[in-house]
Amino acid sequence: MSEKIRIFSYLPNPRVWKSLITGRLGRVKVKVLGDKPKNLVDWLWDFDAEKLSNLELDDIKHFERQGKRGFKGSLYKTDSFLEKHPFGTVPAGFNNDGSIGIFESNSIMRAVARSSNVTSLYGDNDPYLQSRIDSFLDANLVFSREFQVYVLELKSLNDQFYNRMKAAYSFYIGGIENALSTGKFISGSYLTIADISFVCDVAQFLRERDRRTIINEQGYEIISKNFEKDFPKSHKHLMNLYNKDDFQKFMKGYLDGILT
Ligand SMILES: N[C@@H](CCC(=O)N[C@@H](CS)C(=O)NCC(=O)O)C(=O)O
Repeated sequence: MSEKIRIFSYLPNPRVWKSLITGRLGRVKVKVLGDKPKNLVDWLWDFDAEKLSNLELDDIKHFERQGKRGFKGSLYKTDSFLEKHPFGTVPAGFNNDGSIGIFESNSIMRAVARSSNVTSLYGDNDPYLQSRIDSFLDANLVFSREFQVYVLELKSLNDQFYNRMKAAYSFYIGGIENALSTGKFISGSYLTIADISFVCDVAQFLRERDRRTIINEQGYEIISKNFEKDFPKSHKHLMNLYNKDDFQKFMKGYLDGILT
């Protein structure tokens, strides 16, 4: 199988798993480059991303930029990287020769699905079914953006901020619960990328349970405390998919001690 999509990111990253799981199910080769989050400051962010020594980093001072979201301090992003990735974020996806940049993990996953012959993953070439899947992906992005801020600011919670996250959580999972009342899968009767993004993002959100102490110390309760009871269909769907081989290949151990 020849490489179809390349992704540069910090690793492991549930946002990258979306594409990897889709690639595995759709038999599309996805190449991943990257390193632990703290090591990405020593990398040249590019289609041909590589780890550099301190000496080499000194030589490319002209590529130095300040981290804007999630990263603090200097990062080294090439001009070409920023041309392909105007928001400068990872995961950063590319087509196989690097001439096209694809950003936002849901869009990278969509690119993988579109490159696949397994059309059921993304609406069987039906524009309306595809758009319905997009609707779930948009709702998922709103939720995941809220929890990205929540996780980054977890040490300085306040009522307004906390309640906003709580509302975003209830809204998204509430919608998924309703969807699962009528279909076996989120967008209908078979698995699509709407299910894959749901599993990866909600699993990541549930990891707030690891941060219980820090949340409790500020006088708040973990938001997902009653997930299993309040959203039984979503819980069951998440666990069913999480336990499948195609998901376990990348997510193994991620929910240990978090969810049963
Ligand atoms: N919604 C985006 C999130 C991407 C994002 O915000 N990435 C952050 C790290 S979590 C980043 O690359 N920041 C680069 C910077 O700080 O300059 C996705 O799903 O891909």
